[in-house]
Amino acid sequence: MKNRILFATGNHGKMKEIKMIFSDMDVELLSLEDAGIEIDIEENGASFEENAILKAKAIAAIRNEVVLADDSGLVIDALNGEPGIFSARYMGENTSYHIKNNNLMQRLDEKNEKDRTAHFVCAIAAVFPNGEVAVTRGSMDGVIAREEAGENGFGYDPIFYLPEYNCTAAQLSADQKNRISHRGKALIEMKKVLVEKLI
Ligand code: ITT
Repeated sequence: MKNRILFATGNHGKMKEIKMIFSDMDVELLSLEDAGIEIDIEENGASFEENAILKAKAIAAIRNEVVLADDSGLVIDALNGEPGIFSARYMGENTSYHIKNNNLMQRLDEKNEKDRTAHFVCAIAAVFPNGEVAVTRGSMDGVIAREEAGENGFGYDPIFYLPEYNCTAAQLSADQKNRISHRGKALIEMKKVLVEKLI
């Protein structure tokens, strides 16, 4: 029987990427929605890692299965790391990303290119039914653009400019983004952990 893995996320953009990256694994991967779980988890950790573990543990406490969780965000150097672990909550959960993106660009208006550096960071946590915990991390470097560009991806992708690719993360195909992204890198490492633990 296929191993079942629950992914503790309610973010559809993330889940789409995660399912693509796991498509070559012989596991059944379910989002919270797929598993019929409705839960509001308070993310009060002080780091991406802490929050990822906290989310995975909250679901593992109610389901005796392998649970993964992603905590990720946009870290802007000139804003002392903001929005960071508050990326989803920045300006309020229900504020559109068009407004959030424009607000961040406005805050960097006076900054020249070398002071617009930013990083996407992702921590993936796994909690196993025996209580074991594993965490992996990935990051991707970029620069905050001066205008939004691109329709792919989600969240802050339209303002995350990648100089080597001469486009924003929202202008990459899903495949291209997964190959270089913070989430792609953290998940590749997590896949190695799972291959060891699940076989
Ligand atoms: P879950 O906790 O349910 O997984 P969430 O959206 O609340 O969903 P996080 O707390 O990890 O997740 O916040 C991540 C936020 O960081 C996300 O909502 C985006 O605003 C931003 N973000 C993370 N990865 C991103 C990416 O690949 N592209 C664009 N924005 C991203």
